Amino acid sequence: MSEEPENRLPPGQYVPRGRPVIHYGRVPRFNPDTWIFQIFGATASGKEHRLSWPEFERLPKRTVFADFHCVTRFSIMGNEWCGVSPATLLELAPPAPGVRHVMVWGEYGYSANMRLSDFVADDTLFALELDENRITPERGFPLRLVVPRLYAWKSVKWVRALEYLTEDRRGFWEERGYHNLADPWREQRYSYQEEPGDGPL
Ligand SMILES: Nc1nc2c(c(=O)[nH]1)N[C@H]1C(S)=C(S)[C@@H](COP(=O)(O)O)O[C@H]1N2
Ligand SMILES: [Mo]
Repeated sequence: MSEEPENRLPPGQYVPRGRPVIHYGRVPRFNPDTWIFQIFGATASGKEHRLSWPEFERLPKRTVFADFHCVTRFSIMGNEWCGVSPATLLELAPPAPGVRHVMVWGEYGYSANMRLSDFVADDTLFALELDENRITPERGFPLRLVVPRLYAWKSVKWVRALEYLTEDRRGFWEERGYHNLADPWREQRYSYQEEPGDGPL
């Protein structure tokens, strides 16, 4: 990225010392024998798709270099993520024509919704590695979504499922007062800032 870090910082954000780890609840244990990735909801076939851990690991990978911005105002700059592009999963299990939103599910029922357009953005990734190492357990091992263009609560750690939605629905934090869209460049932090059309009622 050629831009200076100052220009990469959205309004109201700062770069802390170190790289904070933050999440709700405890770090889940990974069992490769029982782990499955589910694609469900409004699939084109009407069927649910399941990938085992070996199947998921074999999918083609790409690398994304990106910053991420927590709504609590810290930003973590310059992460090199490697993993599976959302486009690969959309090809594997295409959504029905009416799908405009997705819900991404983590362990313990954590979830985040986003527009399909943000989900398929070219910097969105299902990451397996951070800075050339396996993601650590507290950062989402074995699999984490990263959506650098939205506030980081949408970057679901310990991802287990992708749900196609024909109607938008709020995820975990979106139900608890956070903005449905969450664009850090527009400071879309809280749900009271939402305008008509930004989210479900
Ligand atoms: N499953 C899950 N994913 C999550 C969270 C969570 O509580 N559970 N917290 C989110 C929030 S609010 C932030 S800021 C980032 C933090 O990522 P980090 O711990 O790698 O810095 O993870 C996001 N992903
Ligand atoms: Mo956050």
